[in-house]
Amino acid sequence: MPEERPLPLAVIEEFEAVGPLVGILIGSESDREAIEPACVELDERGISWELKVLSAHRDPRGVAEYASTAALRGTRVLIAGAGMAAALPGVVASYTDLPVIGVPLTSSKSVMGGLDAILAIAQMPPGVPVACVSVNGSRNAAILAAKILAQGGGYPGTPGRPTAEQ
Ligand code: RP5
Repeated sequence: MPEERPLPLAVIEEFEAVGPLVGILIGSESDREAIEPACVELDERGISWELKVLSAHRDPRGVAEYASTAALRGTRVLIAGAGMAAALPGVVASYTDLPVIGVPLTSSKSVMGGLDAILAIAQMPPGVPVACVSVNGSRNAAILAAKILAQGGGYPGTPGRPTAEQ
C-alpha cells in the first residue's frame, strides 16, 4: 500500500511574495509629493517600503485587499496619507491589526488646508485606533514607523514574551 502523504497546501500567489516592512498608501497621485519625505526617511534608515496609490472612496476593494493581506506578506507598519475626507487610514485600520499611522495631507481642493483631513484621521471611534501626525507630517510618520519597528517581544501578557524573571 502506498504511503499516504498530506496534500500540498495551495499557494496563494499574493501571499507568497515577501512584502516590505513598511507599506505606504496614499489616496491619490496628487498626494505623492507630500508623502515623499516619508520615503526618503525610510531609505535613509535602510527600512524597506513600498508605495501604493489606493483610494478608500474610489477603490475600496483594493484598499481592503491590500490592508487585509499586508501582515501575511511580512509588512509590520502601515502609513496612510490622504487629504480632504481622508478616510484611508481609518479604513486601512479596520482591515488589519498592524499599527496604522495616518498622515493628513493638504490638497488644492481642501476647504480647510488640511484641518479637514486631520479631523477625519484623528477622530477614529473607540476600538479602531490610528496614530495621527501633523498635517503633511510624512517624515514624522516614517520616524514613528521606525520606532515601532525597533520594538521587539510584544507587550506584557503576549504569549512567548520573556518575563522579568527569565
Ligand atoms: C483624497 O482626495 C486624496 O487623498 C487627495 O488628497 C484628495 C484629492 O484627490 P484628487 O482629486 O487629487 O485625486 O482622497
